[in-house]
Amino acid sequence: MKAILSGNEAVARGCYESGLHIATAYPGTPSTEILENITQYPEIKAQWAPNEKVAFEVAMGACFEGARTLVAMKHVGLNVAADPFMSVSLIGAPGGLIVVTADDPGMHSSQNEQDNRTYAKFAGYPCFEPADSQESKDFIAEALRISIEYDVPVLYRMTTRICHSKGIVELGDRVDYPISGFQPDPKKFVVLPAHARVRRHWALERLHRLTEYAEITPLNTIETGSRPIGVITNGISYQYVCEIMPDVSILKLGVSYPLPMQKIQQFAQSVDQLFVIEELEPFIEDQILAAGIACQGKQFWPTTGEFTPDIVQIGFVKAGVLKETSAFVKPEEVIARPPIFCPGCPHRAVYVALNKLKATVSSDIGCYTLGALPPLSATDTCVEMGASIGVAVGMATARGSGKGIVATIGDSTFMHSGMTGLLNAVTQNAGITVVILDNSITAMTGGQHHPGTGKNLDGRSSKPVEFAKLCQSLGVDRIKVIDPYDLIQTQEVLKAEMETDTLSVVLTNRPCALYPPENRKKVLQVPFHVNTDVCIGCHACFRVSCPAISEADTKTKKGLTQSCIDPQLCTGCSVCAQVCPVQAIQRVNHE
Ligand SMILES: Cc1ncc(C[n+]2csc(CCOP(=O)(O)OP(=O)(O)O)c2C)c(N)n1
Repeated sequence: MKAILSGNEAVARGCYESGLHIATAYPGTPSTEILENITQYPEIKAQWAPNEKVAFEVAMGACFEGARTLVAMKHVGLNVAADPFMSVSLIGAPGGLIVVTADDPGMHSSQNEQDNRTYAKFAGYPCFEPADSQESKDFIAEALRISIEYDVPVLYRMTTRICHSKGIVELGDRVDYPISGFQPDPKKFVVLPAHARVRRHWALERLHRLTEYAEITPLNTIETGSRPIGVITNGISYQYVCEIMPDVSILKLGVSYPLPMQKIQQFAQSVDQLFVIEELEPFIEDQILAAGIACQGKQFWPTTGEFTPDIVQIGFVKAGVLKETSAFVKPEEVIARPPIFCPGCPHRAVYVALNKLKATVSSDIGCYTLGALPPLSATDTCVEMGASIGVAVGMATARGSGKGIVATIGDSTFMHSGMTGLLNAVTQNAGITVVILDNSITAMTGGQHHPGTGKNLDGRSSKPVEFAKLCQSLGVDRIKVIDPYDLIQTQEVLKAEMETDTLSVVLTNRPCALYPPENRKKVLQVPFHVNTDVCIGCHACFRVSCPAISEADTKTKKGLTQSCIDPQLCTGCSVCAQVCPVQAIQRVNHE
């Protein structure tokens, strides 16, 4: 049977067919749909974790028990999980462990760009890199086989284009395996220095054996072309090379670490010119050059950004092996559509208020990061998940006062890595204001549950974290709850808290307008409209940055363009009505 699957759907299917027992993850684009799709296979126990480190640790424990396990995350998630990721290299993966890293070349939806193949080299793991949906499914079985046979976790590197592109996939049946059970062995599982020193030698010897595997695996294949040009490539770049240069010889690396250097040497000898075409870092190229084999790559193809067929083509033109061609016409410029808070988003008023109060805002990562964009422009720093509170404490320490310093953090991000930052704020007696933007969901990645929502991935109820009680138990004495649809209350509370040099937590209490989807009905109240008899065309309502509000065709007597509200988009949250100086924004049934 065949199906059209995205790379992420194919990974999920591969897990099913390969008898996977347990899968864990923390959401993050472009990896999120892997775990979401695994839930359609009840044979696999799937769990969200509060962050990638915990997801990784749960996966490790399952694999120590002999379960076939997968943990998935976006590329920056591996930074969070890097501690166990590095150490478990010395222990191994008795049940089989696949670590999916979904890298995001070009930063479609990420705060940075990093090539996580370097993590494979760092930890001494083999790195598998599928180049399409079929391989995304098929490589799972092989990765598990290698993980178990060599007692090593496998880094399974996807990229945005592989995760989200769809292709035809030949499906297979599930093969079931028993969970073998934990085999106690303290010298293996307890990484005391004395044990770890011994295991380090074992890991190096394992890497040597993995190199022998890389030489013979059919995942590293040579496709002989008619021209004496050779290209070594991996992942999505392989597809572009096939498209642009169908007549060259290709060494396609499905296992990009450790490298099959003998195979590469032979391939190099069989061609007149050797190119390495890989997105992001010169990971393969540098190792080939270090082995004394001549090749070219990064002088023709960029080290940053996502490749496209025309980027690959331009590189070949620069390298002088392809004549300039107009085959890839530059696409017409697409009008920019900067992201914006949704209509009814409970984060909006907080940023309207913070802008007005001229707070120094140390923000975090989530939908609310949009508060940085004009016209709200109310964010001064944003670095990585969980950073907001620590950065605010650092600023307050440097200034000698926390007055006017506000850390904003979402509920999922607070669960992920904000709690320890708040604990530190208590310990340091930092007089900052922490706003926990609790919309009761992980909205930015498409509405996943977290420990504060009271639901598990499989729909089972769990005990929801109570944020106020949690903050109190961490030692915060001043805790305020605000309705973020009430702009005046929001502004007054924030102003008062910013003026004191005492640590306080302000909790918002409105759910996301989009997720879970049931909310869309709940939030939808009577929409607002602009009364054109009253509107003076001042455009104060534009400053709340709502996509439901735009310029109308109508004008005031003075010739100023009035505003209008799209009733299909308006949720009736009322924030715009509260900033209108002449009460021209009224509920539709007002008259
Ligand atoms: C380390 C890391 N993991 C995952 C992500 C992807 N991601 C970005 S924001 C976010 C959570 C957003 O949830 P929340 O803080 O509740 O804010 P909301 O979007 O709901 O407003 C996630 C999972 C990331 N950027 N970095």
